[in-house]
Amino acid sequence: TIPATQAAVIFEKSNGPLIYKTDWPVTQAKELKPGEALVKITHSGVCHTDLHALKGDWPLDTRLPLVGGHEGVGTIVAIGEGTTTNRKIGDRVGIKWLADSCLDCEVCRRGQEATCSNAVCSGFAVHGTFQQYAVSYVRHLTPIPAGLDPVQAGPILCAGVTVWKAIKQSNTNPGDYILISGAGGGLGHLALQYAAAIGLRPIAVDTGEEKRKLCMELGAEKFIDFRTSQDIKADIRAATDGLGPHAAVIASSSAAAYNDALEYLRNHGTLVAVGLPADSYIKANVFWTVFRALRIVGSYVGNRQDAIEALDFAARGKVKAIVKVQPLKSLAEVYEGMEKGTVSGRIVLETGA
Ligand code: 8ID
Ligand code: ZN
Repeated sequence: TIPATQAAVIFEKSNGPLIYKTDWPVTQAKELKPGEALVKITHSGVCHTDLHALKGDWPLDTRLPLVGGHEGVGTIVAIGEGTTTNRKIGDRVGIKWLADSCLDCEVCRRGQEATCSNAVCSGFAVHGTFQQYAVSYVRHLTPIPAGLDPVQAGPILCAGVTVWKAIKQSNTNPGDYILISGAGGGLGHLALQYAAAIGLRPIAVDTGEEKRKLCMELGAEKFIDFRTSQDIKADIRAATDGLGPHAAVIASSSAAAYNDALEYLRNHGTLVAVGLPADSYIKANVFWTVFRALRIVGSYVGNRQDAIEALDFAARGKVKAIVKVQPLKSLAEVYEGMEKGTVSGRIVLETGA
């Protein structure tokens, strides 16, 4: 049976405060529209995007009040009447950032679903996964491989998908160096593993002893501490045969991480922009961008297939999220840690559902 109310974390205005409620309404089965499903969420990862949404960092407005969250894992408990789908009640599914897209426009047909002009984002335009029962769109739910722990699946649904896609767009070949900036964070620590799994040579940039240890354990060839390095460009070159990495995936939430990338990249190198700091610009010198044949690529989450591929690496044990599990009501503390940069890997909230 579906309860009338549930636990949820909401915010009513930009910058909060976050409010933990136990009487937040649950959408009932008969209220679902065709195409919608009700998912009982047991776990949800916390992405730095959720914090950007709370702070209003981006030139887009969120729905208010809002339940954030977009790394949700659970089971389908109801499907809207009149929905055509192969999904069934009881299926284990994930809710990712891209809750819906039309699947009928040019970009959707090309598999570029995130840039659909009718894209709907979970925990931003619609209520997300920091609650026990979330309504989402059945055609964009991601099947979770049998046997994959929900705690493991959570971080893959945004962080994993995003970095897997970013690496696929990095124009690299096995044996190439790929620099991961923000390597000790949620996205970065998975990026190191996807890169290593396909034979790339990951170089990690982040800060602190805990993140250094984590990155080296996860397959980084070198760790460069952006806080203590005297000359980060020189250190990066020294770690990559003097020539710089073939690609750099900037998976950090800070604008500073973009600063030197176009200078330390190897000729023909690719800057893959992933991190989304507020009000930031990538400054590219036109002459050197042309003369050194550099590429700048924006990479925005992934499509349904990217999600399935990313989860498959986790199901096969090639990629393992380093996770701390905490209760739903601790979300505010998680954000504090993220802001201070003290979170290594990912935090996954347990909803208690
Ligand atoms: O589709 C997308 N493009 C997408 C998807 C998901 C997330 C983009 N994002 C964005 C988020 O909105 C956020 O801006 O990616 C960024 C990173 O998300 P995250 O991995 O969830 O954040 P985190 O766990 O806080 O990790 C960030 C790491 O960056 C390091 C921190 O120490 C932390 O480990 N970092 C910082 I802050 N400044 C740095 C610097 N100058 C840095 N690392 C290297 N150089
Ligand atoms: Zn995310």
